[in-house]
Amino acid sequence: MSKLTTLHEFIVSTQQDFPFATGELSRLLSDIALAAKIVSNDLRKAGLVDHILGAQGGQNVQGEEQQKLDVVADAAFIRAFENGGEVCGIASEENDNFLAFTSANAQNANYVVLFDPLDGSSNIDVNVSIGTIFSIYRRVSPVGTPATLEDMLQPGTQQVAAGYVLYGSSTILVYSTGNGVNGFTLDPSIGEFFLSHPDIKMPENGRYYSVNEGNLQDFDPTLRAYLAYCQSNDNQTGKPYSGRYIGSLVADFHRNLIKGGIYIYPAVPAAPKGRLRLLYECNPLAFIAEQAGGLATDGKQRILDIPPTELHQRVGFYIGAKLMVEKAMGL
Ligand code: AFP
Repeated sequence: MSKLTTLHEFIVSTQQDFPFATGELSRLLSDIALAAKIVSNDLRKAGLVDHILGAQGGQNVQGEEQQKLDVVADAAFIRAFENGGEVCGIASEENDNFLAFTSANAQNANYVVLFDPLDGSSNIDVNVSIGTIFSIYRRVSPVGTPATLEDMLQPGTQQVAAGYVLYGSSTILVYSTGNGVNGFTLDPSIGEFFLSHPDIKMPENGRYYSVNEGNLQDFDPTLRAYLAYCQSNDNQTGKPYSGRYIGSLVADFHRNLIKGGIYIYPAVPAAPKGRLRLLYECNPLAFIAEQAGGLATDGKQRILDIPPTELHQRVGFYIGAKLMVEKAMGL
């Protein structure tokens, strides 16, 4: 049997790829893995907590108030970042404002993390896969001072690392430090992530399209023409593509990354600037897509080039196999 590589071994062995190889980023990635394990464990009990243990008045058997899982996940990641000491501040989809950590240790740290603690959380009640998405930047404010809004509002091209955790039939952590993409599957019996998907490459073309077709009437003519192409026999496969829409971005993206496909959420009247958030969802997944050979745009321009103007900025999102994204944009 070939030797298994743990996430920790992998992080240590690739540390030298990174220009600022002080070990801080390695420790930060380990902090993320720790929080992911905690959240994964909590999620596995979600049905029990909601429907059995906490059946009375929103309290669990110990009489404690139940918390929504996205709040629990948010707290788990913030705790890991604050205790880890490599991060001076965070911004999360769950919170209106960014958080600058106050300890001296934190203020001397070099990184900020922007994250969506539990994307697709409306799927929890029906036992569908959900995920955490994260983005890591070096701060632009001086070391030794509190983190600032400018640290958070950096374009996606400045990401040092990004990734996601998919809590699906297994829990998988996929990340990139700008040198390819690797995936690690959690063995829950021993609480260890193992390298399961080395050097992931997104197929250049694919046959899955993921879009909320309930919004079809609101799509622009170029996108409607693309979807008609997907559903026709005239595409390069000679049969219609398969529509696959989970409504959980991480899960849809992960399938398309591995098998080849496209995810599209354009601006629509109900979400005039788009539904997905540039900083917490689009930038990190765009970084992963590009690192794997794919493409991510807002329908017109590259996601990573969009200058952020506010923390919760929304954009249209076209992400996936390069040739599919280009075709969907009408190129
Ligand atoms: P929730 O976190 O509120 O469930 O939103 C999920 C999401 O951000 C993304 O994961 C889905 O792809 C998208 O929204 C689904 O949006 P629609 O329900 O409008 O299709």
